[in-house]
Amino acid sequence: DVDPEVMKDLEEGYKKLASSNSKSLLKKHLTKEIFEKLKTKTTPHFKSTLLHCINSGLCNHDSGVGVYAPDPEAYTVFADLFDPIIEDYHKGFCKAAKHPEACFGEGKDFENLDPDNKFIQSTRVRCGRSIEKFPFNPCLTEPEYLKLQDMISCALMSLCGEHQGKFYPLDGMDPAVQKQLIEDHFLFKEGDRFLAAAGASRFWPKGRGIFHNEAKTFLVWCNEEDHMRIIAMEKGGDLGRVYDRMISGVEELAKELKFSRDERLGNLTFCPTNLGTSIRASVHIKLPNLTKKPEELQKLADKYNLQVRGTHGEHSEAKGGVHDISNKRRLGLTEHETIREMHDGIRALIEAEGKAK
Ligand code: ADP
Ligand code: DAR
Ligand code: MG
Repeated sequence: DVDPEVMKDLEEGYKKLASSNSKSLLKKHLTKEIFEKLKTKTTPHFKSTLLHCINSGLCNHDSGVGVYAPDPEAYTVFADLFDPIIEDYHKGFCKAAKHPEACFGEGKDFENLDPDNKFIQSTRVRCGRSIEKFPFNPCLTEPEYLKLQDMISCALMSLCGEHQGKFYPLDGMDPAVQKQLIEDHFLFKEGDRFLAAAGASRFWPKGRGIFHNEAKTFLVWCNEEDHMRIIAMEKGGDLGRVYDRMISGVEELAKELKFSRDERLGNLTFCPTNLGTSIRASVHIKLPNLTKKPEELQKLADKYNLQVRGTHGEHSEAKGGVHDISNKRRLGLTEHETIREMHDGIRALIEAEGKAK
């Protein structure tokens, strides 16, 4: 039984979305029939509602996707909405499909994308991990945010070698340090309105923070969009070395923490776009010729299942012609295949750049 206030927000929000010209996957897949069927449902453990799942897309008609799972059970209870969105975003992962077992392969399978450093400024590979038994942002209480921060920062203290580093809570961080870390692409931005409307900014900055090694080539975000984002990054185009550093970091942390993994959906994350491998491998790349032909760049990105983001990531513009280009698909293929898809796509873009005078 859903609270009358929630029902009112759902009905009004749905009516506005239905008459908008939104291009979000929420608008595309939330038919009246599915809306009527799901609006009274709640998840058994955390009592999450359809409003928890779709509020971001109801408030931001310019969303690309517009839905998030408030807790792991939401992927089952609201499957009538999540499944078609998942199939659409990950290009064909249908209801009967099952994410493959983990298969990372090795960094040496991928050669440097730009050995002469002509196009690629830096390479980054990240994945998301959720801690078992905890819900996602909309359902987390302040004590749970702090408990997660405590568990994650303790696990991070066990890292050694190239992963060894220090945890820096966002709460109490020097604003100048925070600003520099964001500008240098190490720390997540604040005030993302899509995440705010998804209930991901509550109690901010409590429980949020960043871990990184001295060189800032291995980093972990705590309680931004996901419980954890595990990141390797460095200047240049050596995708294999960056990928290896992420793999070994994830494998070390898996010895200390129990990650939420679903039989069908693989690694569970707050946003359905990050399910499965949860891997996004990206380059900061300058393609001056293709930047002058945005439709050709987009056509190539579509052909190679790549996503083009701005210089400061999602919902930002490319500044000085630097694009953040990454794999789009993360679910229904192995980690190795995900990196392969990004590697081959970037190589094709660099080739096309040479031809596009
Ligand atoms: P994510 O999917 O990892 O959350 P976002 O788009 O939210 O990515 O932003 C992640 C941050 O990482 C942004 O500051 C973005 O500029 C930065 N970033 C992404 N790819 C690279 C890269 N190849 N080199 C340097 N910084 C990067
Ligand atoms: N603002 C959301 C982004 C969806 C995918 N990106 C994530 N999860 N950070 C949108 O629907 O536009
Ligand atoms: Mg992000």
